[in-house]
Amino acid sequence: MAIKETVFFLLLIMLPVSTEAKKPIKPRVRAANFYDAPSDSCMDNCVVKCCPSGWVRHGNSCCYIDDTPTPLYRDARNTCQSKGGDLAIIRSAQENDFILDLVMGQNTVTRFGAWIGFQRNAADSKLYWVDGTPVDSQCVNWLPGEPNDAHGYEDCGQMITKEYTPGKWNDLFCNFNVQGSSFESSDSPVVLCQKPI
Ligand SMILES: [Ca+2]
Repeated sequence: MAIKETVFFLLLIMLPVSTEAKKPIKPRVRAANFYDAPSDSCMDNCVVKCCPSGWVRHGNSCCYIDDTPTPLYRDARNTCQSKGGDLAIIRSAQENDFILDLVMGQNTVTRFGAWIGFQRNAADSKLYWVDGTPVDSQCVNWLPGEPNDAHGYEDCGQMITKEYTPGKWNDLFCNFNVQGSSFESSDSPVVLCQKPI
């Protein structure tokens, strides 16, 4: 009898745990990052909106910089896409200034600045942002004489920092690992990511 009572008692204790375990798990949309980085910039018309920890908000975008010199544009894109974003698209002078400050504020500012999110389309040789819009259909901030597609293989987006005028754009070769290149890997651009808030 004592054993039966003990078993019954144990079942009673386990019952709430068992019931809890069977509850459907509700998806927590954005909840994981929601309060990661509380700050004044999180308040927008009384609606709390935050960028994930490590990202910085500008308007309706979150920006992130990986200041590791990255020789391949493709790798830079992969870095951003693995974080749920893509290389940055720049739509205004204010956004350009904000991003330039962000790049210049990193520990590592390389000779070739930062990769930004446009690339030449092989089919028509024109430059497109990563969302598919033609670069020249928007505000542009080219360094004078750019984009020049020098030697026919400058196909990737760069924001200039150290050389020439900081903040200007250039079409740059996409791979610093080409054999015979006069540039070091450490010269290559850092990674500038963006995603919607
Ligand atoms: Ca160029």
